[in-house]
Formats: sequence, structure tokens, C-alpha cells
Amino acid sequence: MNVPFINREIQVQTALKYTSGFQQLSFKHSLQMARSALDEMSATGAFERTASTFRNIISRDPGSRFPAESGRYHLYISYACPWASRCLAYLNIKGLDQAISFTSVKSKWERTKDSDEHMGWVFASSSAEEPGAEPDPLNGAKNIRELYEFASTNYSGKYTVPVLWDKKLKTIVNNESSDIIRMFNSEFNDIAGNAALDLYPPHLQSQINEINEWIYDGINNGVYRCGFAKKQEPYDEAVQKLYETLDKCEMILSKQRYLCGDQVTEADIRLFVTLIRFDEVYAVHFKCNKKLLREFPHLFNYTKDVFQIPGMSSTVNMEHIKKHYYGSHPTINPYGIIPQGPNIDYSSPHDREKFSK
Ligand SMILES: N[C@@H](CCC(=O)N[C@@H](CS)C(=O)NCC(=O)O)C(=O)O
Repeated sequence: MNVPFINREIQVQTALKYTSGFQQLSFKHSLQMARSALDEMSATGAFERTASTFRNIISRDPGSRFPAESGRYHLYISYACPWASRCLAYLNIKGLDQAISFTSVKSKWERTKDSDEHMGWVFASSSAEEPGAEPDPLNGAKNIRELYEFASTNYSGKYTVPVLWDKKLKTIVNNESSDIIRMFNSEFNDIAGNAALDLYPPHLQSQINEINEWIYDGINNGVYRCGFAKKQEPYDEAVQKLYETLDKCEMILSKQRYLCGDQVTEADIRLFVTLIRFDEVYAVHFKCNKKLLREFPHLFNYTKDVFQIPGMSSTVNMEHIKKHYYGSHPTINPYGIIPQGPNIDYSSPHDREKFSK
């Protein structure tokens, strides 16, 4: 359901009302809204991710509510977050860096309000505070939560990144990365530096959709289900599924360069963002240590291959990734100690070209 746009007029008026500064919500309301991934737990102790709320679509049609205009949209990300990083990856590899600006928050979650305990993404107070993190250049928000409250007075979900922001209507267009990457792929081609690159070509769409589904379930979300499980059984189930799915990918990639064949597609970018975090974080922090990524020869070389696509490497900020995961989940890592290794060099040579000859 598209809650924020049920009544657009009210929403725009609210946004305008708040332009001079963010209004504090009542204490009671703040408590109701203070949710994070660490609260998404079923009765069985299994992690269950909730759906995104803002699902508006930018269109190449100039008459649409959100037309694909250069300079109009801003992407708020965290370098730590795999979902946000896949949006940044698209922004770069599609050559949209001149058309769409972006800001990364600081790596570690902090308190977002004095009046409740919520921990979430916060902006840097200056560019000097943490390399890669910046203050909010548009709204002067202190944190991502303020952007959600600015865009919707009755929002009751999590304050997640990515957030795709409309500078003109001063609101959130979309906070679901799987939508955002599709828009970046197809809707901005009139202004994209690399319009010819189609990561979701019509002839591969059903194959990509099918692959996305089992990779999301087993790997992208699977590592979180391992890490956030609060009981042995859901953890064991998630680990089993994770490694079955990794084995399946390894088998596919033993025969071809990318998941759909010779051509890099959306399915590869979606898999990559989890693989690049695997040995550095998930193996330790989320207890995904049955086998390391670097013990899967094809998957490991494949990760290097995708990392070396022009525009990809700058989307991987391992400092932010490690600082975030090890530092933001005190129930998993109470002392916030960051393991020193393994510091893998993904720019080193790989063997994947052999499949394209
Ligand atoms: N469905 C969303 C998920 C985004 C998401 O879960 N982001 C995490 C960071 S990796 C987040 O911002 N979490 C904030 C919280 O849990 O409070 C998408 O793919 O865009």
C-alpha cells in the first residue's frame, strides 16, 4: 500500500510547513515509531524483514508525477548497507553521477532522538568527521529518521537506507532498493552517461526475476537470518539454506562468467553486494563460517570480476562496512571490537575472462 501518497496535498503542505526546521513528534508517537532491524523477530526467534513503504516510481515520461529530470533527485545511502550500495552501484555504472547526487551517512548507528532509545543512521556534522560521510546537503537533517518524519507525519516503519529523495516536492520517492535500481537502469537513459548498458534486458527478465528470488532468500537476506536469529533452530535452517544457495551459485559460475551467461545483469549486482561483505563481516559477525567465500574458487573470482567493473570499486567502503556491522549491533558484538582481518584485495587478478573467450 502506498501510504505516503494517499493524500499528496496534505503531504506537500506538511513538507512545506517543516522547511524551516524539523518538528519533534510527541514522546508517545516517537516510541511507537522507534523500530529497527533488531526488532524484526518472529515468535520462533527467526529474523523477519518488513516491507518498504515508499514505492513511487520515477518515469521517463515528462508528464508523470516523478519525471526523470537531471538534478532533481538525491540518493541517501550508507556505504555499509548492501541494499543502498546496490543503488550507488547503479548510479555509477549507468553514468548517472552528474544527474543524481548522493550522500552517505556515518558508519555507526547512534541515538536519533533524546526522547527515546532508537538507534539509527546519522549524518556527519562536517565532512571532516568521518571520511565518506557528509552532512545532509538538502534538508539539514541530523539523521535519516528526520527525513522520514519530514516526508510523512504518520510513518510507522523503520528508518532505512536507501532513501531516494525528490528535491522539488521535498519528499521521499522510494525507499526500496529493488525499485530504485530498476528506475536507474531504464528511466534515466536520456541523461545517463552509459545508457547502452541494460542490466535488465527484456529477453533475460524472467530468468533474472527467478534468480533474484532464490538468491535474496538464501543469500542476501539469508546472511541476516543467520546473524539475527535468536534461537539455534532458525539459525541452523538459515545456514543450511545459505550454503545450499552458495553451492548452487558456485556450480552455475563454474560454467559461465555471470549468473545469466556472458552478460552482467541485475542478478550479479544484487549477489555481489552480499559476497563482498562475506569474509570481512558475515563469516564472523553473522556466524556464516561453515565455508568462507575465498574457499569457493568460482564465486571468489567472480566477486573480484564484478568489483573490477568500472564504477563498482568506489561503492565498496570497507571501513564503513566493518565499523557499521561490528559497531552497531551490541546484542551480537557487545564490545564493538572490529576483527583485524582478512583485508582481501578484490582488485587483484581473477580468472573470469576465460568464460568470455
Ligand atoms: N527493503 C529495503 C531494505 C533496506 C534495509 O534494510 N536497510 C537497512 C541497512 S542494511 C537499514 O537501513 N536499517 C535500519 C534499521 O534497521 O533501523 C531495501 O532493499 O531497500
